[in-house]
Amino acid sequence: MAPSFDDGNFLFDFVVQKGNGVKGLVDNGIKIVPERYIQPPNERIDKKIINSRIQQKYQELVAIDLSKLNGPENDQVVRDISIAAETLGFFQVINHGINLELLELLKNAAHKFFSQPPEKKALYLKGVSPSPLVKYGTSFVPEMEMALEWKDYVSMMYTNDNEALSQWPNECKEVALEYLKSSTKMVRKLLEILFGNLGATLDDTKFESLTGLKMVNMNFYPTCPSPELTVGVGRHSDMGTLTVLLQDGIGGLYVKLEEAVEEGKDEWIEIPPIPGALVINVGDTMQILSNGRYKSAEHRVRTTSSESRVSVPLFTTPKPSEKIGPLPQLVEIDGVAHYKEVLFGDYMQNFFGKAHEGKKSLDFAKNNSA
Ligand SMILES: O=C(O)CCC(=O)C(=O)O
Repeated sequence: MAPSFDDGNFLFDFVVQKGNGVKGLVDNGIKIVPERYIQPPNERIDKKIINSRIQQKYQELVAIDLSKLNGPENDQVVRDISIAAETLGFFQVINHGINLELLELLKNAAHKFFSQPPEKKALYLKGVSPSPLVKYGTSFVPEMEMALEWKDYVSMMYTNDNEALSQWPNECKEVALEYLKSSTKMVRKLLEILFGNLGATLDDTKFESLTGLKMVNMNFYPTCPSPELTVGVGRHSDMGTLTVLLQDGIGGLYVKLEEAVEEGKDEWIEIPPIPGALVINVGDTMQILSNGRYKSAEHRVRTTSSESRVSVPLFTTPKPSEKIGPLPQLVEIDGVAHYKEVLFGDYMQNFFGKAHEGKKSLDFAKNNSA
């Protein structure tokens, strides 16, 4: 008899605990989205509400050619990066120095990992994974979520090259490590620019303190029979410093417009796939450090019925033992610290202890007396 995915407990056990993931559901031929995945109406993503005028305005801002940093247009590129970080919190980069063939291999490796039989992936489930660096799972924190996200993932934490090559999954370890290493150089350049724009300098110690923990994730969004009812990833901001994201050509990554939020509106734009480009987004740590000048972007992902989507984020974050807080020189200029100093380990624990809920993660560091 075919399993009944209408039974919430059976579904949870099959998808989450046994590690079949959403892909396991889809491979079982489901035609109807199970109740547990149906988002409340206010969390669903209506493609039609995207305002094309606003989309056009931001399109110009979002693709930045990093090779121009080495020529006469350097100042303009520095300005574009700074403005993007201060407004949308998202931008795309082209001519970023990361091998384009590597980016193709990464997407293939993600498909290869997720196309394995469930029992192979389940080896890396939380609690049984042979490596503390590798975790395979589905949704964000399934135990805490009213509606699950339509996404499976594998997460690979970086400690050193040897551990990555001996512990990360064979299907993706080499390309994921290469991606991490070549992207880190670009992240350093971007952070130098963003620090310069704040009137501060980024030395080796500061760089290490802001990016000492790195994780490469591979996300897999299977096709969904009713995309209008589900989300791939719910509204959230990233907790770290900068995220580098490789997306394939399917599309579906949406960012909330901060300027609209300030006017009390809820407007989103899509970050369109651009062949060869990487997406960069500002995380909570940069919003805190800049005393609110840089915007950690609220974003979410739509599902589709036509093709499975993969994305590969590299999260750069402080180590759990680091303290994060606004730069003192900015507090002096502003006359107020909008955030208090917190231990990043505590910030992380709070972040992973709750379901995604927009930019609520930042409340943990808000200075309520400011
Ligand atoms: O898949 C994407 O485009 C974004 C993924 C994301 O937001 C995340 O993994 O936190």
